[in-house]
Order: sequence, then structure tokens, then C-alpha cells
Amino acid sequence: MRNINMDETLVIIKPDAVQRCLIGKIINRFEEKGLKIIAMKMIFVEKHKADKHYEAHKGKDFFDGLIDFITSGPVCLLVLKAQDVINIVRNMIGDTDPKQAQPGTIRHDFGMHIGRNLIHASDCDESAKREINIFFKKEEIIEWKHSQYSWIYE
Ligand code: IDP
Ligand code: MG
Repeated sequence: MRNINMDETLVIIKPDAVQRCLIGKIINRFEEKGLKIIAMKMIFVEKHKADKHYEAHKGKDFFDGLIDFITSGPVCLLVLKAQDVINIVRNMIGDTDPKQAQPGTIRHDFGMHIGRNLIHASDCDESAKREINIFFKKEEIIEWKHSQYSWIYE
């Protein structure tokens, strides 16, 4: 296996997916793909953290509903690490609107409505760093050697 540049992304399994008992199915997709989980926890998102996480959407008509939704029940947070992980995970979750998302994506396969789209994933490296920082302390990130790497990467 050559030396591979690894990126990190933040995933939030949102309150609708938790309530619908989809945590396992969603995490399973990431594990089967070959992505490494380097942090994971269940939390209630505090309002100030929700505001910070979604600050780019402040002022939009769906903002208040979005903050109510993301703070309405527990979420499951993951940090995933892999080569090109940000694009890979965005492709795996699919379009923001489950009605537009391609079959095989998480939002298509499990979702019906843009306001209940089950999952968040960072959209670029800058967002990933900012978002991971909102939800995880440095000591919560677990660096470990994935024993299958030589079977996942050339
Ligand atoms: P993304 O999650 O695919 O990156 P964004 O445009 O960044 O999509 O929007 C953030 C979140 O805001 C979406 O995942 C969804 O939960 C919510 N959202 C976006 N647009 C709408 C809308 O038109 N109605 C209700 N909720 C929306
Ligand atoms: Mg976004």
C-alpha cells in the first residue's frame, strides 16, 4: 500500500434516523465501503452548537425549523477518515432533497422529505474541520490502524 493522503469528515445521523432505528444500517454502509470511523458518540445537540453548525443558513425560511429539528432528539455523530472521504460521503448520502436523490443513496433509500433527510455530511475540507471542532474534543478522535487497508487501497 502506498502512502495515502487521508481526509476527515463529520457525519450527523439526525434525530429522524435515530427515531426510525436506522443508525446501524447507515453506519454499516460506511463500514462496508471501507471508511474508517475515528470518532463516534450520541448526544443531544445544544442550541448554541446547532446555530453554529448551521450558521451559513441563518436568515433562510427553513432555519428555525432546522434548528428545532436537529435539537429535537438524540443524534449520532461520526468522524470518518479515508482518501477523498468528503466527496465519497456526500455521494453516498445523496441530494439534500430525498425526492431528487439517486437510488442507492441514503437520503433516497430511507427519506421522503427535504426537512427529514436523515443525515448530514460536511461539504468541503474547511467545513469538515470547522464542524468536527464544534462537536469533538481532540482526545475524542481515535487514531487506529485499519487491518484491511492493504485490501482496500493499492
Ligand atoms: P445539505 O445537508 O445537503 O448540505 P444544505 O443546503 O446545507 O443541505 O441544508 C442544510 C439542511 O437544512 C438540510 O440537510 C436540510 O435538513 C435542511 N434544509 C435545506 N433546505 C430545506 C428546505 O427547503 N426545507 C426544509 N429543510 C431544508
Ligand atoms: Mg450543507
